[in-house]
Amino acid sequence: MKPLKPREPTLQKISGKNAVNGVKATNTLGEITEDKPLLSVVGVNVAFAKKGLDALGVTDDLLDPLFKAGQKDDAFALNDKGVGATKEEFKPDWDEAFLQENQEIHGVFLIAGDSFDTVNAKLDEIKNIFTADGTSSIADVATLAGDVRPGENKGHEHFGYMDGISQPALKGVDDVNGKQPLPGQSLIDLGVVLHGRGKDAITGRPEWSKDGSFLAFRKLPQLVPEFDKFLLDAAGNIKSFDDFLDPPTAADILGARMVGRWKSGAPIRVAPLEDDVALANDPQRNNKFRFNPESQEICPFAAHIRKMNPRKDLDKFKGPPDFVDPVDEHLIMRRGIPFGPEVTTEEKLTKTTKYERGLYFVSYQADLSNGFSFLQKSWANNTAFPPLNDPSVVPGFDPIIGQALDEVRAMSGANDDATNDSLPLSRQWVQSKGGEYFFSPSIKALGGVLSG
Ligand code: N7H
Repeated sequence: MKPLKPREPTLQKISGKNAVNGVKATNTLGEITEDKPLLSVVGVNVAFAKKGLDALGVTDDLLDPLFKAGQKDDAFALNDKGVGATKEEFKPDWDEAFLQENQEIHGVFLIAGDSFDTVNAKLDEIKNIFTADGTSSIADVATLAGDVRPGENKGHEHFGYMDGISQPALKGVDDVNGKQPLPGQSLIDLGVVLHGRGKDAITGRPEWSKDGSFLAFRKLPQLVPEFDKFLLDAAGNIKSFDDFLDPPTAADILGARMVGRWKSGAPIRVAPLEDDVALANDPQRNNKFRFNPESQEICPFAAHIRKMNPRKDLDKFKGPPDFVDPVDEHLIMRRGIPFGPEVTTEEKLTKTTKYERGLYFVSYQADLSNGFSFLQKSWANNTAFPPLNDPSVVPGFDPIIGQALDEVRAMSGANDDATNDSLPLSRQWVQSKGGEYFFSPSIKALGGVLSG
């Protein structure tokens, strides 16, 4: 296996005779620099696919059908692109490594560190642990390298938007005197993320799964020059934007209305007319907002962050206080990282992607059918979500991640002057190229039942 290099993702398949096969997703936190960091920081996480647990002889039912069947089995229902009209015939258009035809994925090591040197050193250490007499007991299915974007784009994903602003806080762990640490942040039951805790404690999962969590991994390439071209072209056709704005500003507004935040991260619900960097950088204010369930004038119902966390839109479905909140039970902890190089001048000029880049999406949830898989199928891909009092309004697809099998998508609310107008979305700019569902166990379980 080659050592990882900055901004050069490697994907390789090494066939192994037996034992446990793995995908290694290797991340670096912080910018890559030629200088040696003052302090090396590195962290490792390990998670197992169902087939990996089986290979270890741990066959307890974790009571999640999606985990049991694996992500490839879910690809048809997720509306991933592929060939075949029925679930049985369907073959997703995924990278070979994830198709598992010759080799099953048994688990994943996630390594995060301050530099590629630190990460590579940890990777070698792990390989050594699994090597005896020159023979390794693990085989690499793929090694994936993610990286924080350089310079002023640090923390931004490849379309240019600041990421990692909204994360739920966990009751009993993050709360301050029973309240969320930051204004507007959701404070959720521990059992939404962890097995055997809070509301999950009653589900009857095996004792060793307590404090573990399902990890959903997705490789999501992004067509950045094509996305930028769409914003410019489509914004030019929206009359209220076009009348008094220069094309790049109009494109920025359309993009912000599709995401629900400006590129800085400022929420459009609070700053509807122009970006506000001070607001974006202020954790006391950048999540302090709720949507108006009757209107999409300020933020479209389909905007990515509204689809994924419809703050207040589902209040009419709330039960008594001790019932699980209709939004909170679907919140996830996101831990993704961008991959691939910056857009080149050639790509900008031709408005065409030449080099693969995107997001390695990672989310943690106690139940896949409440977390990632639910969000993708029932909210992002569901044109009727959120449910509205006025049936004549159709929110449409989440313009960022919504998927249609035929790739024909539209959203309403893009035009603040005519919110019922439907905006055709020329294509899907986020693609799905593979993934797997894993279980990330507690340290206690790793040292106990999973060590045999
Ligand atoms: Fe999303 N993007 O750049 O547009 N996401 N996301 N996501 N996402 C968020 O609030 C993005 C993806 C969620 O609590 C922000 O941290 C891109 C998947 C959730 O208000 C931005 C991709 C799923 C939230 C993006 C992608 C989600 C969220 C705002 C794929 C789940 C929090 C920054 C390439 C199925 C919502 C922030 C809240 C926020 C983008 C994928 C879910 C900018 C480009 C697959 C729950």
